[in-house]
Amino acid sequence: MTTVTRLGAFTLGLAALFGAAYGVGRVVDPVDPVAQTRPDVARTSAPTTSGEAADLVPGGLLVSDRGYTLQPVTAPAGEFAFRIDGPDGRPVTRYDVAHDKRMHLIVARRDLSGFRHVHPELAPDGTWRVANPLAGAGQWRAFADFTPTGGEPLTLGVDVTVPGELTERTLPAPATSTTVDGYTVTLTGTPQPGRTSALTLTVSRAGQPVTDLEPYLGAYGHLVALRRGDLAYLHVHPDGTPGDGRTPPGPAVTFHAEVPSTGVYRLYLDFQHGGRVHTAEFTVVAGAAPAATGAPTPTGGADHGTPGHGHN
Ligand SMILES: [Cu+2]
Repeated sequence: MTTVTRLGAFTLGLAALFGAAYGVGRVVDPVDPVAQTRPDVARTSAPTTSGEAADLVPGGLLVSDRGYTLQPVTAPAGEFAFRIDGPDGRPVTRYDVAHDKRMHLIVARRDLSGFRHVHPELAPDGTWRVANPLAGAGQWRAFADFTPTGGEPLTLGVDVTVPGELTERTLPAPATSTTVDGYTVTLTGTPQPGRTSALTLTVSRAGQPVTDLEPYLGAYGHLVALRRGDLAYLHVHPDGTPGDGRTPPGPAVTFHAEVPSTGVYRLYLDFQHGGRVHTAEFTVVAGAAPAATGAPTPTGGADHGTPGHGHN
């Protein structure tokens, strides 16, 4: 209810701005500015899939959308719990399976550190529970990525504060190669706002291409992008499906992603090999010229960089 009120106020604020702009050139404005802006404001993107255009408002920025509200609930130590309240005000208990799971919970600190992608268990009363993925103190954002049965895919986001001593973490500089758990992952392609860009991630270990990636949640990789500044959320699945006869199990996994704006994004690639899930992370600057392979920064700046800063 509070959220609805707050959104309403936000919409009116926008309407007032647009109304003022219209007022300059039009004495009588027959268009209701609230009706005009409302659909865009109320809209949240579905997880972007290959070839699909991103919606105007990215996912994860709203705690409540289309009648569904993400509601953290008190949980015992070591556990994280929440529910999704539905349009009737009651906790949602029926969800569609998407990518092998009925609920995908993604968490990251506001400084883009601490990324985790986990799968809570649903209790009959609509409460989702999972071993606490929030690794230490900080301002966290939690994203619930789900499809209520009979509804559209949604990603809702909420802030969660974990008290304690805060450590300032600098976002790593843009790079096209990173290592995780002994794997080297390289990135080719640069996301461009407003159009679909191919991003190819190539996995090797000890100098050898990895050609036996294992399916994880129905794909050889899952890519989440978070925008620095507001943590707008994108979840992209790769081209092809394991076992479709044309998609090799590595070393390269290609995604088609459309980012909503220029700016700095952190990419998180989940892939499975050796029976374990690994997460490779990259900082990228959307809208920048493609970086030369192997160069640690596209501009050569020693500073950890604010190219594209400030868009949202
Ligand atoms: Cu998931």
